[in-house]
Amino acid sequence: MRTQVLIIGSGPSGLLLGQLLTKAGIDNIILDRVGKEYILGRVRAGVLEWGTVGLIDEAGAGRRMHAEGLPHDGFSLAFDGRDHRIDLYGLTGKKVMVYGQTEVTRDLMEAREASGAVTLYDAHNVEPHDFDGAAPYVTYEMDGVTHRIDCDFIAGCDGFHGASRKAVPENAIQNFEKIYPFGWLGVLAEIPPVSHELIYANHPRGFALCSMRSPTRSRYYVQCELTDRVENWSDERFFDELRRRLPAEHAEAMVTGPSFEKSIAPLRSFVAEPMRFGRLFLVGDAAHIVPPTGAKGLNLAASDVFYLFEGLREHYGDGSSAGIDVYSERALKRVWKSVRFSWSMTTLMHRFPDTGEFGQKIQEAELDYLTHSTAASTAMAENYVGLPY
Ligand code: FAS
Ligand code: PHB
Repeated sequence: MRTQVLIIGSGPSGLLLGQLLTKAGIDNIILDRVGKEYILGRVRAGVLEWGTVGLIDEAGAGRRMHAEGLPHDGFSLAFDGRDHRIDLYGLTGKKVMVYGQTEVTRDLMEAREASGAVTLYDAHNVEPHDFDGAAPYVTYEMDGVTHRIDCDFIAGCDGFHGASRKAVPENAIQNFEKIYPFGWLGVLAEIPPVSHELIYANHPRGFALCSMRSPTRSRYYVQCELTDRVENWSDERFFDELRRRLPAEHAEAMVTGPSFEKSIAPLRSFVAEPMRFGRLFLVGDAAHIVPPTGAKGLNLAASDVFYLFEGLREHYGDGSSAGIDVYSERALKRVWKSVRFSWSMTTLMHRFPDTGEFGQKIQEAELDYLTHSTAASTAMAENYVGLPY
């Protein structure tokens, strides 16, 4: 089998790149090691930058997002018993779209199926080969048979634990990493959100986030110990802890109910440099991970796709390799600024075991300054809505 671009991974990165390539007439095949339903069963991001919204529209998968998604003009920072709104639209002229990654993935899968482009699920032991030469190929196993797909380029869209980054020789790649000393315990429940906008809460007991998926479905998080287990958290304990970390008006108004998804995610910052190795490109979580505090993970995957798609379209359009030659440098410039923002917001909003009461007072002072300074609020807002591509 042969294709022009072989994409490893059917998450948001791979599907978005696949759709853009297909619409540009560039042949591509997506391989994923698991099935469609498993991918759709993962609960992840909830906030889209408007640049991501534009790419989903360009990929022909935006209809439901605009019908069901929630454009948001701002969010609140809660600390010291009070709420302070960050007026995203007033400060930047931009909004964000609240629409779950699961739905983005579903829409992209449906658009791909309608296009007739090939996705091979349950492809095991996927392995990129000869990407440092002019004739790369990928092997994979399916139903006990080893298959080979020859291609021009390989897009490693296979996430943090994927095969692409692992295929790169150790001496050719540099990894930068920071592990945070806590995790996020998240729940999904069919209950109306406590507020019409997101609330990021800094509290001496720990961070909390009130988000949503729709006017009837809430997505809530509390900071928890890295060693914590979902089994230790009944719904009652979760909502009691969440309400203790929120200003009284929200704690009293909160509607609680049975969760139907509960999980703990570890937090890390990670960047691999460079993001290109001959004819292999790392995209999205395969190249970088951010703590979800700044809602950047999925959105960084989208800007990587934008840069790579531009380069590949130029290569197949007029034979120029200029775009693919600058892919890594262009992508990493935006990646590091988003990694910085995500680190900064995580450092500002979470309880760190080693900073004690002094650290709490410093965080509250920074939040007090930030929410009363137009300059500081604007800096927060322009990072949150997404820096230019
Ligand atoms: P993904 O990991 O989504 O997709 C990679 C795909 O590659 C998967 O389908 C996988 O099955 C496949 N794959 C992996 N290895 C393979 C192999 N060897 N062979 C073939 N296929 C392989 N971001 C936010 O903005 N907000 C959040 O709240 C948030 N919460 C998160 C919670 C968790 C638990 C995790 C892990 C991430 C979270 N993220 C969040 C980040 C997340 O949204 C990612 O940024 C986003 O999924 C990136 O998309 P992809 O790069 O496509 O990688
Ligand atoms: C979510 O809704 O899952 C979400 C929203 C904003 C974040 C992180 C997660 O910063």
